Amino acid sequence: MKVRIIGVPMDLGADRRGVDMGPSAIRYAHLQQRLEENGIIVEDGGNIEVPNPESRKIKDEKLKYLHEIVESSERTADAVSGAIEDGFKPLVLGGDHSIALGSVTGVSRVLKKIGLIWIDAHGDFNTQDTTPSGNIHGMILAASLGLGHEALTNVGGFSPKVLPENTVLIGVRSIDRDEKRLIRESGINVFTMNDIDQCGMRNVMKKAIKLAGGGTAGVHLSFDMDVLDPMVAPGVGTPVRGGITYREAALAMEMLAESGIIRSLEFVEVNPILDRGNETAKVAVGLIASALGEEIL
Ligand code: 6HN
Ligand code: MN
Ligand code: MN
Ligand code: MN
Repeated sequence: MKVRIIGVPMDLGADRRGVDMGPSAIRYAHLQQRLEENGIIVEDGGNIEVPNPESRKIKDEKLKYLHEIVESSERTADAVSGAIEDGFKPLVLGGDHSIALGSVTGVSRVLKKIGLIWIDAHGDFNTQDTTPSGNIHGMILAASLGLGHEALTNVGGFSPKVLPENTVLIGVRSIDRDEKRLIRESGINVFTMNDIDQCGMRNVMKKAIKLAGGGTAGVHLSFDMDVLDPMVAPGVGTPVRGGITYREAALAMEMLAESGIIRSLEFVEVNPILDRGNETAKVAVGLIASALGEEIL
């Protein structure tokens, strides 16, 4: 297997500094070495260019940094498409979750019909009409399905990037009031924390793999580190109590690796400023290794 690392030091979608250092923190936690030990050929493609919020004056818009995020997304999409065309599996490191717009666009453009597995404490299903914060990282799953601001949905020049029946949202426990209605109406597949508690991660993932992988050319995994319990992953910008354990996350990754459906993946929302001893980045590296086929024995 050949993997190309693509860093996206983006914090504009969360309007919070620190998460832009996520790619460095994950690299510093020996990502490349760990993957190479597993026999993977790793190429580090460097970082996508992202503007700093300090270099920017107007800040009164409803969707914060819309223009900058759209432009960075196009660059990320090109890098992700390019990696797949060059025979690599793109591994995108965030950065806040707004970077998923670029990755999803990049995979979808090449594979045409994709599945999407979105693992997150949040729904990321707001639009300009429902957002309580104006932060674009809370809107990207909706945008991938063609819902929300046209500047977001039109990234890459096509929409939607994925169909609701091939979209699976897993681990949610914090959804805004109007966002809830949008999710229900959308027709996407959702497994909440309650579903994980009731049925177990194994059963949830079995269903998720069928839904996202069935009849698609491949699946993009978008993993928001805040799905983990804050005790496991303290270095995230929007922590929510009651998250999944390390083993639940690792099992999900191991099952995805075994299924063979993953064509591209990303890990987002690592914020080293809020972290303890780079622990969250180390957790991310362990999960990435599992998702890319590392076996316990
Ligand atoms: N994330 N629902 C909240 C909002 O501002 O829209 C939080 C979003 C968090 C997004 O963690 O990727
Ligand atoms: Mn920055
Ligand atoms: Mn998210
Ligand atoms: Mn989240």
